[in-house]
Amino acid sequence: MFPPHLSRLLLALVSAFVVLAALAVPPAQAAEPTLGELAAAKGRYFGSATDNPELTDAPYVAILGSEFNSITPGNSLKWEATEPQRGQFTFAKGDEVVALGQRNGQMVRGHTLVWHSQLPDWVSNGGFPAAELRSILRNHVTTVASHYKGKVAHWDVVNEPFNEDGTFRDSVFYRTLGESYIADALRAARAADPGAKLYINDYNTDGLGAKSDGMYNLVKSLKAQGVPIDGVGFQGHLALQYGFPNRMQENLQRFADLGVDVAITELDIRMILPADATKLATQATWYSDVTKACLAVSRCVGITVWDYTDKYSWIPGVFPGEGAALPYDENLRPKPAYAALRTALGGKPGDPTSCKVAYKVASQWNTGFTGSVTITNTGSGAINGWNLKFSFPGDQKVTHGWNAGWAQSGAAVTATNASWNGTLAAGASTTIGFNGSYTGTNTAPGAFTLNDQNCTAG
Ligand code: 9MR
Repeated sequence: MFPPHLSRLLLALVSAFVVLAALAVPPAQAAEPTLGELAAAKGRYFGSATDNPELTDAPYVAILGSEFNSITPGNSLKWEATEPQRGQFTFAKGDEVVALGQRNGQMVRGHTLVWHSQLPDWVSNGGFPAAELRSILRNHVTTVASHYKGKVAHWDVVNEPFNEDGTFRDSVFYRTLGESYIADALRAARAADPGAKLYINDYNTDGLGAKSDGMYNLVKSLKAQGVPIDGVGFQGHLALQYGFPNRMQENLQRFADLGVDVAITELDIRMILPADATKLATQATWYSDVTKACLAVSRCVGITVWDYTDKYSWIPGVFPGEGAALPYDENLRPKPAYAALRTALGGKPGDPTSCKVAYKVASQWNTGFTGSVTITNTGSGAINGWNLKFSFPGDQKVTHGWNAGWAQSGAAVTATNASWNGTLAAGASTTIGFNGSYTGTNTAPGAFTLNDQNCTAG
């Protein structure tokens, strides 16, 4: 025991320390839940695909690890990656992504064991007789699924087995083995890893239609035969120009009613470039509608986006002139789709770009004027690089500008940040300006976008 005066001193010191500590450390702000956390609160996962070359991009990896509670290797578990030569298995790249997921506490979706594409030539053009191809297929599925036993929660065992009309695709497997290759692959996967949920996965099956009818009939017949099948993956590669899938929720539900789980496995929503605020708003609505369709079906277990940022999307390489398909832009900034996903998952919109633009005519003479435009980042995250767009209501022309790169086409003006004012911390402003010409009335533009997202004016 301390003598009373020492106890009092000690108490005073401790209290002073507590007060100081409280002053030094601001009260912890409850961070907004991530997409993964919001999905988890609904008993679902929200995941992203990724690919090995992207894992050297530290800011990218940080968001991949924090925002998503599921991860899918986009390429490194495919046949050409895992068994490039017959009987020679390579797991280094797959292991890298799986280990990353484990470190992040993420569920891993394995993609994919049997697919006609990214299939090495030795399989597709090997000319194997049926019995040999069957044993090659079984050995592949068994070896890969065994290697990841207990680590991969869901496997896309068979990928894209259908043609658009709902008939079976003419792959080397179907041609040589008939549709029995599907049951074989599922049985081999079940035997290798009894704990993994086994999926068949395809695209353009998201809505009701001939192709999803084909899948429906297959799953029904597999179930009737007692073949192990736990889930159906709907890739969800959507495009604004082709319309939203036909009655998606109803489609998901009819599969669930067969007694399987369903999941959206490769979601992206592309558009014809350039992106603009209207297209991005429609895209946001679609992301929300897909999410709502999943949440409305109790056996819809989760959603995976096919990578999360336009920086690493497969779309522009395959569909030239299309893109902007993901919820984060090429600079890892959340787009309206991100806020829409959060809202659909029951959260607050979060932290998309939010901005205010004050446009002023600083001085004006008979046919000329000086314009001043103050851009304020009203969001809670930094903006790294920006372009401001607006249209003049009259015949105004920018003749000379400063503090930004200025370009004008017709009435449409784009101002791109200068090297020194591209970063706008939360709450920060920058003022840019120009001299312009006009005739008649010099009416101010009324609408502004920053990085294609609407700003408030004023
Ligand atoms: O994202 C994958 C891309 O990096 C590959 O080049 C491409 C090759 O086909 O495969 C992409 O992923 C596909 C997925 O495996 C199956 N569904 C369609 C996806 C987009 O092509």
